[in-house]
Amino acid sequence: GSRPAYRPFDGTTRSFVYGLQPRAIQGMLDFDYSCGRKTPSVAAMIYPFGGHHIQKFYWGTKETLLPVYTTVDEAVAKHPDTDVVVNFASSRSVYSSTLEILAFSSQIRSIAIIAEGVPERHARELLWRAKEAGVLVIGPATVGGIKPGCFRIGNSGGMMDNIIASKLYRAGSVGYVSKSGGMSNELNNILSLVTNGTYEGIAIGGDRYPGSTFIDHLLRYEADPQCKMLVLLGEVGGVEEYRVIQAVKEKRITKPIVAWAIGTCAKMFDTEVQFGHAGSMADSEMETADAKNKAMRAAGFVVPETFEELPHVLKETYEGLVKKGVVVPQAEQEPPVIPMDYKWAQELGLIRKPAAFISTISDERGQELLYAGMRISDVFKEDIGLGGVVSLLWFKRRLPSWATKFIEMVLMLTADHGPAVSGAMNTIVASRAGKDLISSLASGLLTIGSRFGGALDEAASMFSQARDTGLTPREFVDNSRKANKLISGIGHKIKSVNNPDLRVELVKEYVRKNFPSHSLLDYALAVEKVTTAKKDTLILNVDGCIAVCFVDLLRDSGAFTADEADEYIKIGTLNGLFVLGRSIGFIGHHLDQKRLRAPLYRHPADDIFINMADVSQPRVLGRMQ
Ligand code: Q5B
Repeated sequence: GSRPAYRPFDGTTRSFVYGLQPRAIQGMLDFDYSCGRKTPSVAAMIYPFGGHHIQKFYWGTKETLLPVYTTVDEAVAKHPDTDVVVNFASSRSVYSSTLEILAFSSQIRSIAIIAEGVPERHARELLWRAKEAGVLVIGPATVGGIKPGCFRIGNSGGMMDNIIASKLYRAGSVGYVSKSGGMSNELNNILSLVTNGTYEGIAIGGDRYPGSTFIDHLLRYEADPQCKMLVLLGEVGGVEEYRVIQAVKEKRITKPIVAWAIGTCAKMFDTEVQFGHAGSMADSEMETADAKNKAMRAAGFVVPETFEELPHVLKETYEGLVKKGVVVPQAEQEPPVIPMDYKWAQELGLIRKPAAFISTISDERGQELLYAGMRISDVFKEDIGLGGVVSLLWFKRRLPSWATKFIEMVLMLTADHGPAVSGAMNTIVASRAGKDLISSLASGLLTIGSRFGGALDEAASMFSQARDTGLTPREFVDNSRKANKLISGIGHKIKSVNNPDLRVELVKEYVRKNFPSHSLLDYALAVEKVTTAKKDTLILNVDGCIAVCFVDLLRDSGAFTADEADEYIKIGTLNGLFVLGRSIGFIGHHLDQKRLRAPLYRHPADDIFINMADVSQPRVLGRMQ
């Protein structure tokens, strides 16, 4: 690339993110946008599983697409301008993926390894191979680092509000190196307050064998004319600080360097202390934070007396550079407006929006699923049965057990009525045409209508209206005939007075025994007397019987107001009973046909009378050629 070796990241740096890390990538893209970058710093993702695809991200207020490749080979070939990989592979797969990436060292010049817990044996081998190939490795066990105004490795710098507060959307003059990502955030903050901000910051990671160390980055900052001041935030353990001291002594580092080694409190403990990082434990006196601070001070570093004084000496050193004209402070640019994620803004209580849907019957958001406010565990503890569940989800209340038992009875006795009824036929024909369970079931359900199985709602409204307006059963039948209207709930194809429908008998028996009142049932039976006198198939059928009994339940159970009872009839609740019950049978018929390996059905032609006598000779429209 056109970038000098000391400056691996600038405003045109493009990277691959290895692993599926949409949040981190969105963070990188938001950072890019805040810096005013023209192109996103992430060119593509590499993820070996799930095949080629594309993922969508925000780019400011708009959206952009990023490809996902399954191999480094392909990503590199497709994006020759990309020379950084942010490797999010886990500690298990980071070794093999980094080796795969290193095979493309002619293009990939820097790799950040995020994983923690990489075996030291693997880390050392990767480190050696990267050195051989001249590739810069940051990590393992790090968030990476940040180049304000240019490039952000993964999650470095924290949330966007932090990035803005620490002015990381534009370059400052101070280059720092630390071990920890958390301390880097703290440094970004301090530098934004007491200097003109961070020029570049790298967290090398807390492991014993980091891919690059303090001296590697400080030498880069030394070579980079845009970096004016260095900060080293070391810590107890290891000897890397002494390599920096050596470089200062040899005048390979000449820029002012402010430093502090963390862990001076270790001396307060009786035994050696292992701090948060794998490498942060002193194996000898010289590895203690105190010894390091002393040696750095002696070598001419600016070392404060305590960590609390660090901002003070940073400010002093920076102001010295300004005075000398080494740093010329620039006019502050307006912090960019970064669109906030909708969810985040909502969590912060900054925005509101009217909900598109209202739902009042169930809630799965909490720890436990609720049916109309009743915990699912209580549904079982109280053994409310299927009828109880229907009463919760359909009527949002618990009904007395005689009512829930009635619901269950209805579901059980409408569950099936043989293969010959319209809905079962359609289910069977669809199933035999090769359709799946849902399609075959739907095919059967769509057959339920005013003549077959779907007469409950209309029966409920016709019978109750007739009774409520004071019509005698005979007047009701006569009025219907005059209006040329069939009475819903009356009549059956095969059942009759002499061949009674036993389902209807069972319902009547139950209702008479258990319901507090059954006045509409009695009225319907009086109507049946009139209709069957004309023709013995004009019985109160199963739809009609269930419907009038349900009206009795709604009106007289005490669980509903009169208005509620009317509303349930009006909004078409009762057909739901037949639909729900008969679904059991339709599913059974579908499974039956599949079990039987029943072939495609074709209706015999001799069973269809075809007559086209009334079709006139087809006319040809338009002019013949
Ligand atoms: N007539 C059910 O018809 C059926 C009359 C009527 C006054 C009536 C017919 C009807 C209303 C809708 C209804 C639910 C189509 C039925 C069900 C579930 C099922 C099914 C299963 C299961 C039967 C003969 C003569 C004619 C008609 C007159 C007929 N119905 N008058 N009110 N309601 N009912 N559906 O036998 O003078 O000769 O011209 O539409 O309640 O679906 O098992 O099969 O579980 O799956 O073909 O039980 O009643 O009689 O139409 O030839 O009529 O009676 O006007 O008079 P049919 P049609 P006329 S339960």
